[in-house]
Amino acid sequence: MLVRVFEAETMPLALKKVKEALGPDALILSTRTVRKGGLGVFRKPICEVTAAIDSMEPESLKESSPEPAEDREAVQDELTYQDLWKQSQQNHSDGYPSTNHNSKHPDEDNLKDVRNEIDELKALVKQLAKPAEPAVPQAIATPRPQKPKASAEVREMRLLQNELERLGIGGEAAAALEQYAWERLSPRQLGDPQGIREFLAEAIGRMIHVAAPFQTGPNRQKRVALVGPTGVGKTTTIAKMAASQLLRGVTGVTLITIDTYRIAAVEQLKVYGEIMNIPVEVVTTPEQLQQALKRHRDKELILIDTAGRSPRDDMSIAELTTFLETADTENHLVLSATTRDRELTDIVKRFGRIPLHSLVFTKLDECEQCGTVLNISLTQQLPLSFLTNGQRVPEDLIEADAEAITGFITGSHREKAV
Ligand SMILES: Nc1nc2c(ncn2[C@@H]2O[C@H](COP(=O)(O)OP(=O)(O)OP(=O)(O)O)[C@@H](O)[C@H]2O)c(=O)[nH]1
Ligand SMILES: [Mg+2]
Repeated sequence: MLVRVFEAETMPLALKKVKEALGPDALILSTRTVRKGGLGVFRKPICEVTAAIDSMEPESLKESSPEPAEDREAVQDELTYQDLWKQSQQNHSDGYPSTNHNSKHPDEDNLKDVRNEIDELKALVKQLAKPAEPAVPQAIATPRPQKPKASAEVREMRLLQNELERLGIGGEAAAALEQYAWERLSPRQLGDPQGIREFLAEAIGRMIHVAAPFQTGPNRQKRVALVGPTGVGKTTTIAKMAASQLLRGVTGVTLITIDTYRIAAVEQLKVYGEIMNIPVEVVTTPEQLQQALKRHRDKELILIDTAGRSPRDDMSIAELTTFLETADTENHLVLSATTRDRELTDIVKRFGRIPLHSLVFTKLDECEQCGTVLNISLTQQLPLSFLTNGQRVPEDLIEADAEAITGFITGSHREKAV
C-alpha cells in the first residue's frame, strides 16, 4: 500500500492533488487542518490529507495500444482527468519518467523516490502519534464520497459552474453534477460551452426522478389529493388533471373538495365540474369524505382539492393529515416554482407530516430559472409527478417526463417554442 500526505490551502484542492497523484480509487485515511509558518493565530491554516492506494492497477494500464506520435496530442485532449492520471502512471510503470530521463541515471530517480517515501512515512508516523483531530466531515472521510470532489477553486470547472448558476441549479444537485463532469469530461470538453450544455442535458435527464403516470381502470380506483400552500395553483391543477384524463378517455372522474373555508373556492371547483360535466362533492368532515368516496366507488379517478395551508400553521396541516388518512389517497404536494429554495425546503418539511407521494411544480412560465425543480426533488427525495406552465386548462399541464423536465431546467423548451 502506498501512503502519502498531501497539503493545500483548501480541502478541495488537497483532494484534487490526491486524485491527480493517486487516482480515483485513493482511500482517504485522514484529513485535518494544521497551521504552518508565522506566529500563533496568524499562522496560515493548511489542509492536510493522508491518502493511500492499494495498487496501481497495472493490468488496466497496459490495455491501450500505443498511438502514432502525431495523433497523441489530439487524443490527449479527449481524455478525462481520470484517463490523464492513468497515463501518467503508465509513464512511471515504463521505468522511464517522461522528461529528463537522458540526463540522469535511473538509480538517481529511484533513490529520490525512496527518500520521498521515507519522508512521507515519517510524516505519517508523526501524525499518527498525535491525538486524533476530531470532526472530520463524513463526506470527506469516506473513501468514495458521492459529493463534490471538484471545487469552486478548480479553474477548469468555472464554465460548468457558471452554467449551473445560470440555470439556478445549486446545493446537492450542483455538487453531484460537478463531480459527474469531473469524472467524465476531458479538459477540452470542460472548456467548450456547447459541450457543457449537452453534458448537462444528458446528466440532468438521468438525475430526474419522475413518478409513474396515473394508472386507472374500471376495477382500480385512483385517489389523488393535492395539498400545499395557498395560491400555488392546486385547484387549477386539479381541473387540468381532470380534463386531460377525460381527453384520454377515462370516463369516471369525480372531484371532491375539502376546502371548507371559502365559498369562492368551492364555487371555483364547481364551475370546472360543470364545464367538464363531472360530479363535484363538497365535504367538511372525514365522515362525509368516506360517504362521498362510497357514493363514487365505481369511478376510476377521484381528485381531491384541499384548501391552501400556511406552512407555519401546524394545526391546520395536522387536521388535513387526519382527513386524508381516512381516505387512502396518493398525496401530491403542489409547490410554486417561483418560491425560493430555502422556503420550499421548509414547506416540504412542514407538509411532510402528510405521507407525500410526489411533487407538482406550478408556474414554471413565471420563472427565469427552473433549476429549483431539480434542487428540491433531489434534496427532498421526492419524485415529480406534474409540472404546470400557465393558466390554460388543460393545455398547460405537463405530465412528468424526464425529457420534458430537462427541457424546462436547461431552457431548451424555450428554444423549441421559438
Ligand atoms: N402563471 C401561472 N399561473 C397559474 C398556474 N397555475 C395556477 N395559476 C394561477 O394561480 C392562481 C391561483 O390558482 P389556484 O388554483 O386558485 O390556487 P390554489 O392553490 O387552489 O389556491 P388556494 O385554494 O387559495 O390555496 C390563479 O390565478 C391561477 O390561474 C401556472 O402554471 N402558471
Ligand atoms: Mg384552491
